[in-house]
Amino acid sequence: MVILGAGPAGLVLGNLLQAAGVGCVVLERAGREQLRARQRAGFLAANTVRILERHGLADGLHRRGRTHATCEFRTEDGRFRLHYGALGSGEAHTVHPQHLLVDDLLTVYQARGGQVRFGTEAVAVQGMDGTRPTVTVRDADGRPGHWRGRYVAGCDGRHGAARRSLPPGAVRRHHLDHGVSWLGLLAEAPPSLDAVAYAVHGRGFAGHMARTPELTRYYLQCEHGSSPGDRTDEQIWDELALRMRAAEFGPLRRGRFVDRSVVQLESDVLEPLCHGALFLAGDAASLITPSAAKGANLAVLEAELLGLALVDDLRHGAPEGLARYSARCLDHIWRAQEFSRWMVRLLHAAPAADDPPFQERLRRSRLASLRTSRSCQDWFAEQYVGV
Ligand code: RFL
Repeated sequence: MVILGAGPAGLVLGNLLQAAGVGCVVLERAGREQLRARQRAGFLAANTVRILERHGLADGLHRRGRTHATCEFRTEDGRFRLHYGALGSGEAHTVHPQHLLVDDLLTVYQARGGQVRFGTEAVAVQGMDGTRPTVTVRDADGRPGHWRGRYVAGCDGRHGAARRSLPPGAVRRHHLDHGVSWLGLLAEAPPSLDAVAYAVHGRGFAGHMARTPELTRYYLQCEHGSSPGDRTDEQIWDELALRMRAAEFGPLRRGRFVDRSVVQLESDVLEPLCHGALFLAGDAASLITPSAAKGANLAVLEAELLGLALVDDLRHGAPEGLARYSARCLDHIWRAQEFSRWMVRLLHAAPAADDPPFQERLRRSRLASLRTSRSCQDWFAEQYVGV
């Protein structure tokens, strides 16, 4: 079995296969140190924690992760908090930064005897219509090579080789540009409040999410086509403070920004998530906006479904799970996409073509329902932590 990519999807899958005695190799373009330094997601759903626990992969998050169950909305009408851990399904998030999760998963995978080839870029997947698909690779010095397996798992993200190698017309691609960009920031500063904060402001959205006692993620809606370096640290802090209404609700704890990236909010789903002997999982299968923190959670869920189905097929000669893999994942993916779209609409002004003043009234009403209606809060809480 050949797995492309050592992110959450590839490593959860590798761990499941390795534990079941299915030999596999993970091919990863980056080096181990690069993976350790790549800061991305942080909010893990209760279902993700259960999956990791089921497969002996949760020690690190139990040691270092922290439970998180409150979010706060700040708007022109004031602020309100939702203790979502006590609403809806009664579940909370565990905050465990993705680079630590990846490190945990790699450590266990290698302890189980799993092979990883760092600095190995998959260039193309060939022969996926047959029973011995081949992955062409190139190492860090540009030397070519090949890996073959019964199946190939494309867990190499949206721009990876797996997606690129699909024959034209093999799958349908659904794509939606939400028309919004965020400057994603990681500040070397403790969280400014004990809740996720979503600030809805006439100048654009701003968000605050705890990561560790020393690091906090912020988001600032920015112009389409902006570059991460367009503003100084001070300009960014001033803008965050303005949109988060720090003068009214308390100052932000400032620090150096150690990571900045511009994220264009897009949704992208392939259907089906497989072609012949190639199966896709994680961002390679579907991309979702970070507005509802679902990407890494979907990646882990899909990896579990794929891993169990592959073990059934390869160890027990039962291919039914593989046949159902795509449809089962797509149920979860579309529900997550629907909620992430709802969040995008809740947090941002409507595009000019959509009658902004009318949409603005709708948005304020939606926030008012969330502030005042218990059933709306229950629905929100269930969607927010669920995958
Ligand atoms: P990854 O993590 O991108 O891993 C793919 C791996 O494949 C490697 N690779 C290749 N290797 C070999 N050959 C090639 N040709 C290759 N091309 C790529 C890459 O080096 C990489 O190591 O994908 P995976 O496993 O599918 O996991 C998906 C998640 O990483 C992603 O959905 C989340 O980070 C999204 N996301 C969040 N998700 C959450 O569930 N909760 C959050 O709080 C959250 N916050 C976020 C996020 C994504 C963000 N960005 C980067 C847009 C915050 C941000 C800022």
